[in-house]
Amino acid sequence: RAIGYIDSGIGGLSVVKKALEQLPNEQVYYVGDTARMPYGPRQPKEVKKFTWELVNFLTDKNIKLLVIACNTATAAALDELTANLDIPVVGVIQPGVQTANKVTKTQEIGVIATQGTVNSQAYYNGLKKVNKANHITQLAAPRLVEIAEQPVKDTGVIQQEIIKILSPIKQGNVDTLVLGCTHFPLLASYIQRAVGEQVKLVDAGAAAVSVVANILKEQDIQHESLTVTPQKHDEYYTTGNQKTFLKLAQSWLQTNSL
Ligand code: DGN
Repeated sequence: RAIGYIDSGIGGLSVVKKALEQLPNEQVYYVGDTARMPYGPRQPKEVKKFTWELVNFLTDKNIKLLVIACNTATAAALDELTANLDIPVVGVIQPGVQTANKVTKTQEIGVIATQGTVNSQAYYNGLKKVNKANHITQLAAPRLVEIAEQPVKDTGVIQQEIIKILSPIKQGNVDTLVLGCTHFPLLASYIQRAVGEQVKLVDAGAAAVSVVANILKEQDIQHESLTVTPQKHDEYYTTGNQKTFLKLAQSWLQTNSL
């Protein structure tokens, strides 16, 4: 049985990329709701409804574990999904909180995310809960989602734009910056240059993959080796334009075999 991943578009592929490295024997089913992205500006109720539609599509395919590879959807729907599904559900926010809290030395933590995630205060509350001394600077950066979804990127123009977008973070003197949107690791090198090399970036999605690995072990539902599944068939779905999705997915996952 496969692990299911959902996102509003291609952002969740940043989580899948980590999963392919860390859990190479695990089969991947992915669905990106590119036709209805971005989720960030939508009301939580609508995000929840869309998320359920993606989840039902994957649970019909008998997945063994669900990763909500989208912070906005995690903020809106994690509790309800966990309560209603009989498979383990992993969101990306809590793993991001735990990692950021471990990484920071000054307790000055920045979070960049969508408007929906910022409004939910999920990172703020989570980071305060693990350590009251944490001081959090949040910034909604919806434009970064659009940039990540662009099939062709003019790197010089993008770098300048990202420097501008992230200037409040740069001034905020943070030592750790949470990429609180799964689209953002796709732009990590630009983000790193914009905030300075001294700032540690935390990839919330990558942190979630370690949680997945632990659950697979604990529940003894991991694939032992490729000899058991000689040819695993990963499946990728989009609600939007297939060609654009394929192009972005192949370049991000560095494969031609999708
Ligand atoms: N990738 C999604 C997230 O992590 O929040 C959201 C992108 C979007 O739809 N705005």
